[in-house]
Amino acid sequence: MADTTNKAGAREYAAPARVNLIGEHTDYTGGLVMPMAIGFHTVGTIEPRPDGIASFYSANFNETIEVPIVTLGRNPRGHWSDYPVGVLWSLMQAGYTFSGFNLRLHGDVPVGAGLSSSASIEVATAIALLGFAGQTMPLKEIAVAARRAENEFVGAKSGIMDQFVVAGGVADRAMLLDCRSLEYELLPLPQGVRVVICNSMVKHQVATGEYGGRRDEVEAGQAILRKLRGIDSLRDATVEDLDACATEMGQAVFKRCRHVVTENARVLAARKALNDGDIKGFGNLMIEAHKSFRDDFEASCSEVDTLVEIAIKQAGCFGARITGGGFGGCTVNVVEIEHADTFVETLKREYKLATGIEADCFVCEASDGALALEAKAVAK
Ligand code: GAF
Repeated sequence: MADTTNKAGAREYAAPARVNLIGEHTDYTGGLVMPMAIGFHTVGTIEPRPDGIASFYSANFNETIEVPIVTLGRNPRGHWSDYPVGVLWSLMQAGYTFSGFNLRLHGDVPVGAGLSSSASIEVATAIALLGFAGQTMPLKEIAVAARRAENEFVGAKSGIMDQFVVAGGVADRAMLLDCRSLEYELLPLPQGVRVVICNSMVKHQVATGEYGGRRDEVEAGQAILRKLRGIDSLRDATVEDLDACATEMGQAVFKRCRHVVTENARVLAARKALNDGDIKGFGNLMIEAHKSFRDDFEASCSEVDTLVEIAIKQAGCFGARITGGGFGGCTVNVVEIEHADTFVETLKREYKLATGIEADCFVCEASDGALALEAKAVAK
């Protein structure tokens, strides 16, 4: 086994960001999602210290937070440190014990863009702490522990998609994840296309109210479905089942639920399209998914809609949609390789003309998740 310590004797661990290709706001009702890991990273460098203190340094904030490990409770500060401290708390809840350490975190994941900077920090922290303690944990348990940190320590009511793909993604593959069973498939991405991410620069944050508000509506709809139809999960419902509950649900809840039900079906159709090499069909599903997110889920915003409208008019663009929790953030676009550069130039120019905002665009490939990165670092 190779030595992956750096010159100062500290070990480095990395976790990527993610983009979701299709399957939005389906994860927390046990539905289907299709994300991939992308090549922005949080890197954690960890070394021991003798005094039982857990020290977390963020290079992005240039700040250190210290907590005594033995007395660590669920005491969030409403601060960046809640993410890594929450992971320490969550792993301790799962029975792991730790001695003192210094964990230094730095990274290049755009914050507030909907590319899951939080799951990247959580998973980098989890992998670093486990490595430091000489422990391993299966993918599912890492994802569950990282999500528990976000839900119960940070207080953001997210699903499990982000933590799962950030930990378990594989280069050149999209991941179809069943968020109920946590079974997954790795799917081939078509040759000859690029995934282009465009940041609208409208800030998105899962920890703030709008995401939670949508989740509450979806869960309220699910409760009505259970009461009136005996169906526990939107995952198992059809649009006809929803129609039968429409009066009791009211218009807003009905539309949120219709988005979830049709989105699960689109993820299955997208899997078939990828397996058949049907990129046109895949792109059309992305466009449908955006419409559903905009009109039924009502969680897009005018800037993101503008990005999508500009994108789908361009040569070589198969599909475009909002990605992530909504209310801003990024679009994800599937574009023919030979058109990718022109696509980015035109999109940036036309978006600036329409909104006055400079968009940031990244041409991406599917990358390794934290576990694959760690396996490769150890094998080197
Ligand atoms: C955010 C959440 F963290 C995810 O769990 C998921 O719900 C997503 O929004 C919407 O699909 O990224």
